[in-house]
Amino acid sequence: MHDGLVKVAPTLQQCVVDRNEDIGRAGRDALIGIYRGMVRSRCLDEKIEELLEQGFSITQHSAVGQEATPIATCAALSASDYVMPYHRGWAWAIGRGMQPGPILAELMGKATGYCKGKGGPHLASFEHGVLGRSGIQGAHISIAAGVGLSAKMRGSGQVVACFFGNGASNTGSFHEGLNLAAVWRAPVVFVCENNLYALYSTLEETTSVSQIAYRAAGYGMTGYIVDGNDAILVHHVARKAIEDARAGAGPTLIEAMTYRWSGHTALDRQHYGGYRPKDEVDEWKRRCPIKRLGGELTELRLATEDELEGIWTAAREEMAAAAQLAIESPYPAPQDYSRDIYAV
Ligand SMILES: Cc1ncc(C[n+]2csc(CCOP(=O)(O)OP(=O)(O)O)c2C)c(N)n1
Repeated sequence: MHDGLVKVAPTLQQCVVDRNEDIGRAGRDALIGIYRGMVRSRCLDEKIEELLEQGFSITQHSAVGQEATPIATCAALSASDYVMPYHRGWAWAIGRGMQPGPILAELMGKATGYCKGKGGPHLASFEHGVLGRSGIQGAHISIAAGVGLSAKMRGSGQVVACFFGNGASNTGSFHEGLNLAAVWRAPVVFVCENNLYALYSTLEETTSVSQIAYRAAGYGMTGYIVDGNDAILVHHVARKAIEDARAGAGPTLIEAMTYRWSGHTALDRQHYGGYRPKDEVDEWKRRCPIKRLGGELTELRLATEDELEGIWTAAREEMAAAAQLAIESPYPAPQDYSRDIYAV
């Protein structure tokens, strides 16, 4: 784990971040917003876990433990930017301003969901710049290059943030996507959330390099390795990469080191043991990104314990109301089954 950022291309170097300056630049409101976003994402994942225990059928890959990277990255984007998300959790959706009620409704296949119940976990929301979550690992990475090219050709000034896991960096689409984005100098920020596993396989078993960001060098773009549980640091590097992309400097690959606290999906109950040593899981739980930012906010007197507790209470109430809405919502009407469905 690194204290600062490691820049891996064009040259390998440790970048030291002035934390105080960075906190000042981000500002109190932005940091509280990031804290709130992480708490809401955590509470949404926990509510889904509760609903699964009650017997509701939801496809879920929990992001508990990984909230800092998607939330702090989205906080650095503009409203008109694009997000190409992946399957792990809903922090990117919360980060884009999507609401838990319609997210949960969509996951339950209800008509009040973002895709009227027909997208399920593969949801999209164009109004939030979310272009759809693919079930094919890595497939969206090369699409992100195309979205970036489109923004560049239109001169719209938009940037694309593309999230994926370390496993997805072994797909052909990753390599094609990074190459093309670099050739086109497309405004894309590739964000790899490296949680050390792909399903039940370790990084070492499946990946030719010890750090995914090393691959940036092969495509002539800047790469960063960052502690993905440090929201302030992620926000710093995301802001830099987004500013560079918007200014025409082309794409960046950010590798955020993080960890999922639970199994791969809700079906994988191996929260401990099995393919993951208990000590390792416990160690990463100690590095909770929410506790970490909360600690800094109170230490710097940017927030009180009571204020932070209030954020948790409000988030739990919000998720309870969201679940209620989703449960009580109707399924799509039978006569609408083919509406909004496109075949090419
Ligand atoms: C092309 C493809 N291969 C395999 C799968 C099955 N699969 C779903 S998630 C997953 C693991 C992905 O790991 P990673 O990219 O590291 O993300 P993480 O789940 O760790 O967040 C796999 C192999 C798939 N959906 N698509």
